[in-house]
Amino acid sequence: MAAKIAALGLEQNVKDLIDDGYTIIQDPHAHAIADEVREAIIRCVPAPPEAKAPTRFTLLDQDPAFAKAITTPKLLVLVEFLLGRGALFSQLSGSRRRQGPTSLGLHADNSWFPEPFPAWELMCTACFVTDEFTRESGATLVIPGTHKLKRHPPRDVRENLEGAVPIVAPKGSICLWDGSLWHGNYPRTDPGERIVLHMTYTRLGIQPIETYDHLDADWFAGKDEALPTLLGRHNFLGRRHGWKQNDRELLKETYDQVHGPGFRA
Ligand SMILES: O=C(O)CCC(=O)C(=O)O
Ligand SMILES: [Fe+2]
Repeated sequence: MAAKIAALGLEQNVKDLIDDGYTIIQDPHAHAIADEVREAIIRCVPAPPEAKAPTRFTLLDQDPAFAKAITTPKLLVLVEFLLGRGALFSQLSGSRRRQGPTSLGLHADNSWFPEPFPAWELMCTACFVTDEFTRESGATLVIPGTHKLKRHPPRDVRENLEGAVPIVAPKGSICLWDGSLWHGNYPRTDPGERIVLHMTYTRLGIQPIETYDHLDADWFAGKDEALPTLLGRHNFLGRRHGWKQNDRELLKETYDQVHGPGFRA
C-alpha cells in the first residue's frame, strides 16, 4: 500500500483522510474527462422543471464516461487505503443541483449501519466535481474530523452545523470522504446547475447498493482492468456455488483479498 501511495504522490491525501475524514484528489485522468462526465450526466439525468436536485441512480452502464470516472487511478488507490483490497463498487448516481434555498442535510454515508461504526471504514463516497465547488455554487459541506466520532450526527449538530466548512475545489477534482464523516451541502446561490457524479465503494464482504451483474464480457472489453474486481466478478460472496475447483480458487482469492495472501490454504 505504501508503495502505491508513494508512486502516485498521495501522501497528503492519506494524511487528510486520517486527520479530517476527507480529501480532494487532483488526477490528470479525471481532469481530462471532466467535460465528458458532465455531458453524460446531463444526458442521463432527466431534469423536469419542478425538480430541485434531479438525481438518477444505477448509472454505470448508461455512458462509457462513467466507467472511466470510477477507475480514476488516484481514486482507486485511496479507496484501497480506506477499504482494503478487493473493494467493491457500490452505487453510481448523477445529480444536477439548481439555484434555490434547499440543501442536503448533515449525514454520514454509513446509512445502512447502526452506530457505533467499526474502527475500520465500511464504505466511502467520491464526488466527481464537474463544475467548480464554492460555497455559492452549492459545494459539499463537511465537518472535518467527525469521522473519528464513529456515529451518525446528532440532531443539535444537524441543526447548528457547528464546525462546517465548504469543500472548495476546481472542476475535475474528486472529493473523497469515508462513510463516517458528517457532510451535507450548501444551498446554491449561483445561477445554473451544479453537476456531480457520486461514486460509492464498499468493503469486500458488504453488500453493494446497486448490482451490475447483467454486464457481459462485451461491456468489459477494452475497459479498465480494475472493473471486474470492482463489480464483484472476483468475489466468492453472493453467487451460486457448485463447490467445483473454480469455486475453491475463488474462495481462496477472496480470503486473500480480505486478509492478505496465505491467510487460509
Ligand atoms: O451533493 C453533495 O454535495 C453531497 C452528496 C452526498 O451526500 C453524497 O454523495 O454522499
Ligand atoms: Fe452523503
